[in-house]
Amino acid sequence: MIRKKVLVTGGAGFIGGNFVQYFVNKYPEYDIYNLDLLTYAGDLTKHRDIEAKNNYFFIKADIADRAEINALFEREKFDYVVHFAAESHVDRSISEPGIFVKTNVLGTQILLDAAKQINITKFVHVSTDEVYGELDFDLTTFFTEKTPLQPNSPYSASKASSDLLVRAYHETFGLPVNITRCSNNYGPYHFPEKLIPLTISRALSNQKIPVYGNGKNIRDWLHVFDHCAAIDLVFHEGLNGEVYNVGGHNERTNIEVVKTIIHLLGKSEDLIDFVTDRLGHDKRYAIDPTKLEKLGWKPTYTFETGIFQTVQWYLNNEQWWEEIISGDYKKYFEQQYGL
Ligand code: NAD
Ligand code: TDX
Repeated sequence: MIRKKVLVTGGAGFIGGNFVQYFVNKYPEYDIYNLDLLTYAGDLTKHRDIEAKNNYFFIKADIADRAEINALFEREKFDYVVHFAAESHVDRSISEPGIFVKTNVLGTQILLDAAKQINITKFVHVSTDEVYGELDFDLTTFFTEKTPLQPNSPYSASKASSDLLVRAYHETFGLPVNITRCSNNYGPYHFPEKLIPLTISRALSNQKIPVYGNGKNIRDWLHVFDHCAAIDLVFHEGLNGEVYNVGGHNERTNIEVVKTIIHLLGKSEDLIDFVTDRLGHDKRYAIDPTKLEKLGWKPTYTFETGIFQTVQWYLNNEQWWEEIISGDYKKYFEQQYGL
């Protein structure tokens, strides 16, 4: 039997990394190719348990390098692409927007061209709820797939641009695509520049935890394993050209999230440090996942069970995040917060 080849971009990062492990273990009949540039956010040590498996392969490459990507697709003739690779941190997009356009917009367009050349079976583009902009604090409104795109940060604008290119390649060339738009993820291997792992790692070392503004901004949190299962379903069952929102109705203010973690770790709320707000800080995100639920998905974690599992994971994997925060990230953090 001819084996199917699945290219996963960004598989050394947080969500792509969890997805690669999930797919390698769940589908031994697929060959999984993890393509990643290994930027500051990419790390291969997380794949020690799967690197010896005969259905896992790693390719170091830049999605924004057209010649390299074209040659790779010509040689390997992938059947499927699941595209995670991106610059993903909103704060970095405020201080350095250019790389977001290069990686997220140009990189996606280069992948689409390469996929078109080899008549790919499916291209799943992993996007974000941030492309819809922000909602009011009134808790009755939600993002649906029909909500207009109104991105507010350079990060979300670059993701919305890539979404529109994916859509256009479907409309113009008939490329078999899906777009998923998920809410905030958390879980194992989350890079400690993002709120939840940052709070855990700083609380564990009794360091101040920066909370932007008054801490009342709301995010809708989903455990990364539930996001991986959602992408799995869309990959196999999604109707070509369709967008699917992913979220589990777990809205929390940032201050609630930080306090929950502090209490789980038995630390003091005195660690909380209200700092200058993020520029253009989106007030609230909240996903309506009805369309994906109708396809057969439902989350397995509540926020309470997921955050407990995640805190335990960080306690059991201190070496991983300590290595990460002792490198370039330390300099970034000092510049960002003067801490
Ligand atoms: P991440 O920053 O942890 O990982 C990104 C990965 O992409 C890294 O391994 C990095 O090395 C790689 N990469 C960056 N530039 C590259 C390039 N030019 N070529 C090849 N690889 C490159 O990001 P994440 O949080 O895992 O997010 C993955 C995807 O999911 C992104 O597209 C993001 O927009 C989307 N998303 C994230 C969240 C979230 O809460 N983190 C929620 C919804 C959607
Ligand atoms: O130190 C902090 N203090 C703080 O109050 C940081 C890093 C964040 N925050 C706030 C800002 C947000 O309201 O916490 C909230 C979450 O911030 P991030 O973890 O940076 O996530 P967010 O900006 O919401 O974006 C995330 O979810 C959507 C991912 O980084 C994106 O890649 C994804 O698309």
